[in-house]
Order: sequence, then structure tokens, then C-alpha cells
Amino acid sequence: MVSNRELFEEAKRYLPGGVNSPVRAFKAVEGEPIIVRKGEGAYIEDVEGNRYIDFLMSWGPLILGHAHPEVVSAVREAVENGLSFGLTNPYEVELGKEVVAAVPSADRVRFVNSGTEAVMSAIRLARGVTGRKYIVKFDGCYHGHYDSVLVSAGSGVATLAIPGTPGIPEEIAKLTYVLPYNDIEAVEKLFEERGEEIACVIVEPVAGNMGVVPPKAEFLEKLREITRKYGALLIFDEVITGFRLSYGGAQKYFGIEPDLTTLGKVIGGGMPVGAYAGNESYMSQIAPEGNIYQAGTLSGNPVAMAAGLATLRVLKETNPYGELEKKTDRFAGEISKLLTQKGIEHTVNRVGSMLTVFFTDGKVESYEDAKRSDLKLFARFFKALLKNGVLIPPSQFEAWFLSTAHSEEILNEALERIERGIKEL
Ligand code: KE4
Repeated sequence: MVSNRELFEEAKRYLPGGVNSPVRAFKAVEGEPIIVRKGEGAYIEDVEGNRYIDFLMSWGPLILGHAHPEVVSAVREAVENGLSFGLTNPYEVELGKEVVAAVPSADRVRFVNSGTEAVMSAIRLARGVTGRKYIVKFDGCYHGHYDSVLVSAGSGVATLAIPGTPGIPEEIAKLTYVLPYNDIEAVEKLFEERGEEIACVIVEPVAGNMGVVPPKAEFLEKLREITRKYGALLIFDEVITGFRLSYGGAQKYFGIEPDLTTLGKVIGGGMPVGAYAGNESYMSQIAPEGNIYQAGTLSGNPVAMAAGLATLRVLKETNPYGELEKKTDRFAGEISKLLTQKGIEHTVNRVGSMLTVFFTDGKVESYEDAKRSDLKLFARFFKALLKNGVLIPPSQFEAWFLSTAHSEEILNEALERIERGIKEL
């Protein structure tokens, strides 16, 4: 039998860092990555046969758990008829109809192949319809690896961004303003000074990429007011929250309608899917109907659409959101009790079925707060849990996800394993 380590060494020969996405290399937790052979419900199994109760859940798509029978059979049925046609197929029409019916602000939707592509396209659309070039994002929010949003908070008052990585010209980075999340005064101030030149504000309505940080009361509402007042578009990046917080996403959960919405993860059921949606006046400007161009060979891929459709159908039929919220709230509370018993300072933020345990004593309402967490302690916590058969995201700044496959008895088993892990800290 091959070991995780052997396979990872081989992976590094062919793939930069041995991965196809950096966070999978476990660098943030100074750990040895596991190589996963299969997933089943709330469990995953690595190539050595070790089984873990999974709270990473592929970073969010698997709200029904791994390999849900209805999703697998829908994919099997679709794939029997071919994998891609390069022309419209019935599945994408059906999923389009489902998304438009569910997402309050969506009159129409365009499918793409990742959250990044959805964000890239939504920002191009916002710039196209407004004729403006500046955009606003929030520090600690992640919107994929598109140049205009892969930027870091600049220094100085104007908070003009700087490239978040080599390879992004500062001419592009400086078209992005980065403001502190949950700081509505900073938004008001920037719009008073530069509102007329801002095409859009993109925000995670519940931040998941600094760890879970909920919006402060009225933050989203005020964002809606300010953007409308200055003619800027409000983009809710619901790649995580879409169909996760409710069947209509965060915009339904909070009752606030953005101009554009980006989606991903859950709507693909684990297959590569992204989407952007909005009202008629915006979406009608997308080629070939309008002149704002965006395209993709595998966009609307029948097999991916079938996986997303099956996922949404099960969610719509079973409406698991209330139960998921209750289970996650109890689970988060029990973890907090275990850490308190051990005298470990922590804060647990939870919204719906997504949570983060921060190893810091204060509240976590911004990226600044989140960055005060004890990353060394998080790394030890991560490794102690992994050793005891529980997988959480290998980074302090990510969200744990529960699914309908995480039954009460599996959660109790997970809590026993977490307790053993905490005792070893
Ligand atoms: P993708 O291009 O990775 O499908 O989506 C980018 C994206 C956009 N918007 C939000 C709110 C997101 O969370 C993401 C991607 N999420 C990360 C982890 N939270 C993906 C994990 C990874 O990069 O491997």
C-alpha cells in the first residue's frame, strides 16, 4: 500500500507544491498532507485507509455529504450520454431555472466553471454597465484568484490596493480599494470622496475566508444604500453562502438584494461550477445578447449541471436548513465547552452550518481581529484532531462545514475525538 508521504513526494514531481490549490499542502499548519482516495457521507478516507470525520467538506460544495446517492446517480445517468457537447443541453436550462427561482435578485444567470470565473465576469459586467473602473473589496474577504481582487490592503488613507502576489501589475491593483470588513464608516468616507468613479463593491455577505465573520447589524443594509446612492453595483459573493445559508443564500437569509450575485460550490454539488446572476437590465448586456463578452468551453457542462441539479433538488425537497443550523449550533457550543474546560482562550463564530474556532480571546469581527489568533496553537489543534480522526480546514482563516450527512451520532463521535485531541494539546 502506498503511503500519504510517498504519494505526496511523487505529486511534487509533477505539480507545484504537490497540489492543484495551495491550501491543500497543509503549509499553514506545518503538517503532512493526506491524499484522499474516497469520500462517503461525513467521512473521507486517505490512501493509507485512515478514515476521518470531515468538516472541510471540499471547502463548501458538499452540503449533502460525500457521494450522495442521488447526486452520484444523476451524474452516472448524464455521463452515459456524453460528457460535453459545446452546445446548450437541457440540464443547464433546468439548473438555470432552479437558480433564478431560488435567488431573490436573479432574473437570469450565466454558468461558468469556478467561483473565480464568476467573480471575474461579475466585475467585468459591473465595470461595463457603469463605465467606471474602480472597485471595492474588503480586507480578509477572498473572491478567487482574479487579478483585480487578488490584492492586499494598501497603506495610507486612500487604502489603494497593492498587488497580492507577483504577476499583478500595480496599474491593475490600484483600481481596487480595500476597506476593513464591517467598517461602514470607511465605506461612507470613500464613497463621499470617490463614489462617482466606483463600479461596484464586492463583499462576502458572511465572510468565510478570514474564518467565519458575520456581518455586523446593518452593515449589508448600509452597503446596499450607499452603493445605490452613488450608482455603484453591489455584488454579493455567495460562492460559499449560496444555497448554504438558505435555499436563497445569504440575500434571502438577511433579506437584502444585491445587484449581482456570484455562486459556486453547492450549485455544482462537487463538480466544477460557478455562476453569476442579476436582474434583467444587467444580464441582458452579456454577450451574445449584449456586448459585454464572457465565454467558456465547458460552461454549462451537462455532467456538472446534473450534479448541481440533483443537489438543489434534494435541498429543495428536504429543506434541511433549520436542522443544519440547530446541529451546528450545538456542535459549536460543545467544542467551546471542551476548550473552556482545558482553559484555552478561543472564540467560535458560527452562521448557519459554517463555523470557525479562533484561538484568540476577543471577539472576531474583522480581519484584524482574526489575525490576532494564535496560529501555532491552531496548527497543534489541527494536527491533534487529524491524529484522532477528525479533519478540519488546514488553516485558521477558513470555515468548517457541516452537511446533512453529519448525523447527531457522528457529531457525538466527532466531539469525543475532538475531546481526545484537545487533551493532547
Ligand atoms: P474558486 O475559483 O476556488 O471555485 O472560487 C473562488 C472563491 C470565490 N469566492 C469565495 C467567497 C470563495 O470562498 C472562493 C473559494 N474558496 C476557497 C476556500 N475558502 C477555495 C479553496 C481553495 O482555494 O483551494
